[in-house]
Order: sequence, then structure tokens, then C-alpha cells
Amino acid sequence: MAVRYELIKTCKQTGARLGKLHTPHGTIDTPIFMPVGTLATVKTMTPEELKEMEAQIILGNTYHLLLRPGHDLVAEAGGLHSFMNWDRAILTDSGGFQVFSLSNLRQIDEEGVSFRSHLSGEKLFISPEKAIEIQNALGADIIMAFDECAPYPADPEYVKPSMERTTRWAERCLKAHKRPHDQALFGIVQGGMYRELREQSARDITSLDFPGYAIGGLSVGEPHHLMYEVLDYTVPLLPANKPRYLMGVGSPDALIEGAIRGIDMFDCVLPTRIARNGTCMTSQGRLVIRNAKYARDFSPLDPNCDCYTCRNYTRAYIRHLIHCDEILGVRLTTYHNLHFLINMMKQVRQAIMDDRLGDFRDEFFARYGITET
Ligand code: PRF
Ligand code: ZN
Repeated sequence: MAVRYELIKTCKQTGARLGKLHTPHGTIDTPIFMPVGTLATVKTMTPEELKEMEAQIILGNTYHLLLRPGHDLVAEAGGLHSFMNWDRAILTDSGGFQVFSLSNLRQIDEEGVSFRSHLSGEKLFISPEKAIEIQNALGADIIMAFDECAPYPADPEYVKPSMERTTRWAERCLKAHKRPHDQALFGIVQGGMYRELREQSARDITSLDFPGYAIGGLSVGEPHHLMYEVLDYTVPLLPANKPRYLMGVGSPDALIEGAIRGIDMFDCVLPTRIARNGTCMTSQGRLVIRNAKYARDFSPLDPNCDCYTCRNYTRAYIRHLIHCDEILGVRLTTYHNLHFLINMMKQVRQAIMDDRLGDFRDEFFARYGITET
């Protein structure tokens, strides 16, 4: 068994789950936020820094690592963990989503997806079997089925056959998987914003008996309330004894609302991406540190934060660094943003333990400046 999910308790106020996910590279407390390390690096952070901020699991991407440096090279290094010197858990995404968001001239058929590399223009092909072969070579603790994430908006006439093909691909992924003893392959529920299609997908994917389930196809541009609606009727169709992963979701409000609806795992480039243009998440909401009003502000990014950045540096200094395109500015902001979400999820877990996640949400939203969901 590559992973085992242990449900510890559910919040009496909300139904949110507190759990542990046991993996070959350590036990993960859930609900959890997973920093994204697309190219075998969480941009600008060393693994030592990630450990210091108590990251427990990070993400890698099949699509990117296939292009550079190639999964065979990573395998030669002893796998992704040893290649990047990260000995905690790793999850790799299958490439299904990235092929659609990044590559050029994609063509999708029953066999798989042909596309041109967004870097070299080289013609490539990923099938469910190929996505699993790559992920077996990378060696992450959790790997993902190869799926198609329908765009938003999309008609049910497009979404239904796409979702049904994703189910057939999921079966092929299971058959192709060579390391079920030490890598957990998660299935992905699709179906767009359509209740009937989500129900069909959840029924079909869960009948395949994966060790964990993801909900894909959300946070693709739809309004938040629509995503919450889909979660409201989809999550209850997933088995309670297995982990649930909401793919590509990472805004503070969506993490809390997702946990309330029974999600255990989240990932998103948001904290690392906004750091690179000088935006940080604070307990009082987002703060654009580039702004002139912070030029003489000698307080920390977030007065309520005890991270390395906030203990040692001021807004004025970080603004100066970012203004001058100094790498340290991005590093300090990235550190703070990741710490913010990791620490927020720690508080979410404590609130579940104390049966008060509903109160926590109200308090957090009032401070962060979120008035509607
Ligand atoms: N499928 C896969 N990866 C993803 C998604 C998906 O639907 C999303 C959707 N937000 C993010 N990452 N394989
Ligand atoms: Zn901080």
C-alpha cells in the first residue's frame, strides 16, 4: 500500500475532515496545501527552506519534466526525490492539464494527445500509458491519472464525451501502472459544471478503486460559488476512507471552503506566482508590496506572521529589492506567501480538532476582507 488515509475526526460544526496520509516519504497532516515545484524546484526556495516552513509534500509536473531534463535523466539520478534533494513526499500531475494550458497545436483522440512543445516546437505525444511510464520513472509518492480538463465555459455536448474518455483513460492508467506498491495512483473526476456529468464521472471513476480521488476541471475561470456548488454535490460521492484532492486551487478562501466541503489536499501556483510580481498574502488581505505607499513602511509584510521573512525584514526593504529586480525580494516574498498558506492550513486543522471551523472561517474572512463566497 503506497498510501494509507487515516480519518481522525470530522468537525462537528462543518463536517470538514482531519486526517493523516501515510506515504513512503512521511506522514502528511490533512487538510494540506501542497506548494508547486513544476520543474523539480519550488521556484526560488531550497528544500531546506521548505522544511523550515513545514511543507510536508510538494508537486512536480510530468509535462515539464518530460520536456526538460527528461524523465530518463531524472530516473538516472535515482528519481525526483534524490534529483532535487527533497526527502519528503512528492505528488506529480499527469500532464493532462498542462498539455492543454501550455502546448501548441494539440490534437486529442482516443489514443492520447499529440502536441508541440511550447519550448522547442518538437512534436510529442502523451497517452495514458506514457503519462504513467513517465511518472513511474520520476518516482513520486502520489501520481495522477491522465485526464482531459474541459475548458470553461463548455457545452455538455463537449464535456460528456471528454469526461467519458477520461474514464477510459483512467482504466488504461491503472493497467499501465508498474509501481502500485510504492506509488499511489489517484483517479480524477471531471464533468465540467454539470451535475449529471459529475455524478456519472464520480460513479465510474470510484468504481475503478483508486487509492485516492481528485476533483479536476474546477478553478478554470468559473465564479467561486459555482465551484462550491459542484463540490457540494460531488464530494459526497467519493468514498470516506480515501483522500480527496482538489486540483489547482489555492486562494485562502477556496482552501477554507474546500476543507469545509470535505477536501483533504490542495495545490496552486498562486503563492509563488504572485510573489514574483510583488504581491503577498497577509492576514489583512493581499498587499502589493511594489506600491509607493510602502517605501517608508518599516513594519513586516504581515504583523501577525512569524515567518523568517517577517521576523527579519521590513516592507520598505522588500519593496526596494523588488523595485530593483533583486532576486532576494522575490525569495523573501515567496517564503512568506508559502508560509502563510501552510500556516493557515495548520490553523484549519486545529479548528477542525476544536469543532469550530465555521467560526474560524467567519473570523478569517472578516480580517482578510472576504465578504461573500
Ligand atoms: N487535471 C489535472 N491537473 C490539474 C487540473 C485538472 O483538471 C486542474 C484544474 N484546476 C489543475 N491541475 N490533471
Ligand atoms: Zn511572513
